[in-house]
Amino acid sequence: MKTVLITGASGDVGTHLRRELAGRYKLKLSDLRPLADKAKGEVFAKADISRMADALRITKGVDAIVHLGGYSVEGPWEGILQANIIGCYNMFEAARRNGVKRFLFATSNHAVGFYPRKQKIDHRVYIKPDGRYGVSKVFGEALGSLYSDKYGMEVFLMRIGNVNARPIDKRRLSIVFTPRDLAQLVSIGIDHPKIRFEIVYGVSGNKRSWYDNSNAYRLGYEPQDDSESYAKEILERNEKEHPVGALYQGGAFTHVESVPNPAPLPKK
Ligand code: 15L
Repeated sequence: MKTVLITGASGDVGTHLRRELAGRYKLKLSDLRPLADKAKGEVFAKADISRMADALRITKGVDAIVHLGGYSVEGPWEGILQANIIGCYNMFEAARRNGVKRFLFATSNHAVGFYPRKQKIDHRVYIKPDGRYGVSKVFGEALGSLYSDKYGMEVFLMRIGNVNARPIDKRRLSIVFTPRDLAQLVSIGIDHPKIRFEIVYGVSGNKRSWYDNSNAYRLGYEPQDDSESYAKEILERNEKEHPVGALYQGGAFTHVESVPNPAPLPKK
C-alpha cells in the first residue's frame, strides 16, 4: 500500500480527503494546527512548512504528496507569502531532496479567476490570477513545471473549484467539487502510471461548468456528481452578485482584498 502524505490535513478539504481515502493508502498527515479525531492507522506530524526543516521531516519515506497546506483564500500578503510561496517552495524542494516521485498540488480556480464566465477554458489557457492568493497558486504551478522538467518529478496540478457536498450559490453551481469526486481525481493523481506534468480542473461533472476538463477525462476521471439538481433552488433565490464579481469566474476574489479565512492560522 502506498504511503501518501497529505499536508493541510486539518482543513476542510483535508478532512474530506482523509475520510474518502481511508483504507486505500497509508495516510501520513501534517498540519500547523492540531488534528481532530485521528483515525486508526493515520500518522500525524505537526509541521510549519514555511520552515525547510519541517518540510524535510514530513516528506521522508512517502510515495506521494498531496499538498493542500497553505493559506486558502484571498488575504494579507504576509500570510500568503509564508504559507503559499515559501511553504510551497519548501515542499517541492523537500520532496526532491527526499526522492519523492509523485507530487499532487492543490492549485485553485483562482489561478485563472479573471477569465470571463462566458468563456470556456481548458488546461492550456494562459494564467489569469484574480488576487495575491491566485498569484501564489500560479507560483506553485510554476514550481510544479520546473520540478517536473528539471528533476523528473511527476506532478499533478488540480485547479480546485469549491469542495463541498453541494453548491452553495450560483457561482458554485459551476465549480462545486464533491468529496467523492475529489477522492477519485486525487487517486488518479496518485496512481496513474503515466503522469509527468498534468493540469486538471478539480470540479464535479457540472452541467454549468466553465471548464473544458478533457485533460482529466483523458486520464480516466469520471465524475459522479453534477450540481444541476440544485440549480432551480439556487437560482430562485435571486441573489445579487457584485457587478464585477458576476462577470468573472473568480467571483468576489476579483474585487475584494480579503475574504473570510475559513480556518485562521494559529499564532506562532
Ligand atoms: C478557493 O480556492 C478556496 O480555497 C476555497 O475556500 C473557496 O473560496 C474556493 O476557492 C471558491 O472559489 O469557491
